[in-house]
Amino acid sequence: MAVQDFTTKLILIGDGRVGKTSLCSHLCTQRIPGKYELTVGLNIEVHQTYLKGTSVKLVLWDLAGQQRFGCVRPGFYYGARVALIVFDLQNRGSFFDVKHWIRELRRHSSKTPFILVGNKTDLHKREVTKEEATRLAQEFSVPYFETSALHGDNVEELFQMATRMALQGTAVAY
Ligand SMILES: Nc1nc2c(ncn2[C@@H]2O[C@H](COP(=O)(O)OP(=O)(O)O)[C@@H](O)[C@H]2O)c(=O)[nH]1
Ligand SMILES: [Mg+2]
Repeated sequence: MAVQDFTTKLILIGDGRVGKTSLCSHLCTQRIPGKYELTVGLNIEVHQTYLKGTSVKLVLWDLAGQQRFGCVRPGFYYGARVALIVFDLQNRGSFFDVKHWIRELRRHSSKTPFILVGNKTDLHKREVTKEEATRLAQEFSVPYFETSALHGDNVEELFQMATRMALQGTAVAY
């Protein structure tokens, strides 16, 4: 029996310096050919993973720096099967901006499910509590993960959940 190989698109959004690129880098430590950078500052990385024995290529789209760069946005959002909305646990402003990113996601890709991610758990000067972030996630009925891209805490688990959400509705058993 032929083994099916799924390819699925994941996007990372959120304010600058919250750790989007670091989360990708942590996951894709074994870099494979196919990673490239466009001059507009778009990083695309491919992570090979498995879900229930099925091989899945997770294509990670990470807008570097130009989050508000209008002309690249429609292409960036197009076809995304899941989004990570990332904020920095020690930067309250980045948590306030999460609602902006949800609106932006809904405007360009109304059906794309997302995960809320509070990054930098290794730093102890928190400006956002777990309770309020969980409340925000509940408001939108989405999962909430806390990660450290620096130490790798919860990163694998986060992308496993993202893969499951991206493949919901496909032939891969959920
Ligand atoms: N302590 C700590 N620093 C982090 C973590 N993730 C990212 N950083 C740092 O935060 C800064 C911005 O990270 P980057 O991944 O470039 O953020 P991006 O702009 O959202 O892509 C860099 O100096 C990273 O080293 C983390 O989990 N813990
Ligand atoms: Mg970046």
